[in-house]
Amino acid sequence: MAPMSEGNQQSIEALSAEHRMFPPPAEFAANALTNDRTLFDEAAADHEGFWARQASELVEWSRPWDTVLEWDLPYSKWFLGGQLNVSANCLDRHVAAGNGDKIAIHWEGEPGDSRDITYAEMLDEVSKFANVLTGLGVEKGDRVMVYMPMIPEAAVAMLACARIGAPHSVVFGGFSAQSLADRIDDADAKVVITADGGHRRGSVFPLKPAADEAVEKTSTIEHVVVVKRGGNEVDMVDGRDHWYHELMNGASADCPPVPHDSEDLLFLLYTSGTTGKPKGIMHTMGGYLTHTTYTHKYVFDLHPETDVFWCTADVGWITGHSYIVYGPMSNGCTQVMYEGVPNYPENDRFWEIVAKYGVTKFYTAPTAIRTFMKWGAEEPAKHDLSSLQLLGTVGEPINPEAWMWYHEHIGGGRCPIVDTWWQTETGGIMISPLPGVTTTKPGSATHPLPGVVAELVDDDANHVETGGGYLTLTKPWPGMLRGIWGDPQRYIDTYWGRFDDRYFAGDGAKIDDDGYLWVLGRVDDVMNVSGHRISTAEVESALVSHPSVAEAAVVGATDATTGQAVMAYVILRSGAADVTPEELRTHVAGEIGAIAKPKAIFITPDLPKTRSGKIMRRLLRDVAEGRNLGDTTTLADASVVDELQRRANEAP
Ligand code: 6R9
Repeated sequence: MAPMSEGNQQSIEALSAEHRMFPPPAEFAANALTNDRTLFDEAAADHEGFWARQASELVEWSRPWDTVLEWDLPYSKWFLGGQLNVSANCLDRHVAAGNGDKIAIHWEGEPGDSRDITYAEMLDEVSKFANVLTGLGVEKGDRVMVYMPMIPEAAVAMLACARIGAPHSVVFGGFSAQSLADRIDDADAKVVITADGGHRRGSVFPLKPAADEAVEKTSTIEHVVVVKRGGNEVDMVDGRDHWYHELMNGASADCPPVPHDSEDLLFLLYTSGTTGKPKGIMHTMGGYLTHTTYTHKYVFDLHPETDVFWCTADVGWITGHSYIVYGPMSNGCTQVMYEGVPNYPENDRFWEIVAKYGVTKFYTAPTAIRTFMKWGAEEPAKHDLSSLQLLGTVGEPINPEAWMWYHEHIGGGRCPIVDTWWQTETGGIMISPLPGVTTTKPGSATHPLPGVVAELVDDDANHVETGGGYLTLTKPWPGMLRGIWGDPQRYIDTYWGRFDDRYFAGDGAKIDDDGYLWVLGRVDDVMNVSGHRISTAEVESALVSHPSVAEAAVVGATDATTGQAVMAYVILRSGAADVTPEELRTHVAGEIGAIAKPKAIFITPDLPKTRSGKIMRRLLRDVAEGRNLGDTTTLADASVVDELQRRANEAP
């Protein structure tokens, strides 16, 4: 990790100055669940007491806990002795409260088919599937892989696992057979739940063949359950493979929710670290459910009677776990789940869906927003988006231009925006505005939520009052990871090795004179040019502020003279005026300063992204430094890098 010097911190601070401020709209604040400092004050006065109150108010327990928190650094355990059933919190309690007929999921298939599923139907389906899993020999503690398209059965599978206490490990449907096999091996999983295929970009993508390949490469899988969705031909192995609908036909819907211990494992979710081997992040029941229910309620100012929530993530990522399955369903709200891509059949599909279901709260990623900008404001303008009340973003820093575009063209200038910083490891949102309380600044995630304590520190762990630093968390929170599956040492080294007694998961940030936090991204995305620390995000933001630029990715490439050199890849807006790399370099120099001026700018039709939409900077660095490309299997579209390499080779 590069050191962060005093001078570097000053340069980070000087780099950008965003002065626009957006207080909560008066009408929004008046109707908000919280519009004053009460939650902040309570949490500051009594951290454990605050979380205990959330746990008792928001979650239903079958046995109360004895101890709120056991903090044996670096391990935290929450609500010890308490027992609950997570799926009963997500389903049974809403049905018992008379909300069985309420829509849990408005599901929209990519080809245009749709299904509305009530809470009572969901409970029925989950109970049956829990019985199916038990019938296949799945016992409490057994790991179950879920490898599915975005169909309701993915949520059913997860909740059924939760019901019987069998930890699920969801693997994003875009991952390869090899990735699935690696995760099966690491988790020693017993069952795979998959589908024949799903719909994406107008055609069927097969999943079952990849599942077959993964199962053949590994030795622990006893059964494969297959949901029929794509309609594509699949091979079924006798005795091992079962059609979901056939098993469900004979299943009983009577499956009383057994209580589990608060600290029982709810799921593993694999995420990539700095080494090649993915880490199985462990989350447990009571703390995770408390954290996701609380954050979903307050960050999205949830009014479950009237809200229609839509999180556009895939359930294969933590955002889908926390803000499609667990948070929204624990809060008993109605939500939209969509199977496909935003540009099928046309570029306005998302806005058509918002209008169709009257979506009130919409949560997506900055990369999606920049794509929408590229497609043009006329796409959302084709639809009535007046139902929207609040917008959210997650996954990477949002540049102020994208924030403003989102605010104006999606939010109609009236919706607060919550820029939410968190990680697979944190389980739920950590830093975000509270929409009825916080005055926002475009591009800033603002402040830690009540109950979250963050601190910026320098290389020597000294407190940073203003300027750049490392983003650390100093107090345990209920949703924090409980470790890395099978590798306790890696947990300690990765998160607790850099600073004593602080959680550090790799992000740099700065704090401005008003105390606002600006997450700059992973510290390995922070460049060091001639001893000056420059965030890739800030150069990207400067590039995107040029009227002709739609999207930009910036990396630091090794340079003999300056240590690192700024290299930029730029996608131009369609229909925008032509612009030369030299003009863009001058523009960046004007926005930030000559020190941030890219050494080279490549104009490109596309950028290499993971299937979750994160730009793969590692590959861009490889291209910039003329190296052979390593593993490209997690790319959404591998042809993009070939084209980039071709252009780089042609460059003078
Ligand atoms: C939820 C999720 C975590 C990393 C994280 C950071 C980046 C997420 C962000 C953000 C700036 C935000 N990140 N939200 N950076 N502003 N609002 O994305 O989890 O896939 O584990 O990624 O994403 O770098 O460390 P995960």
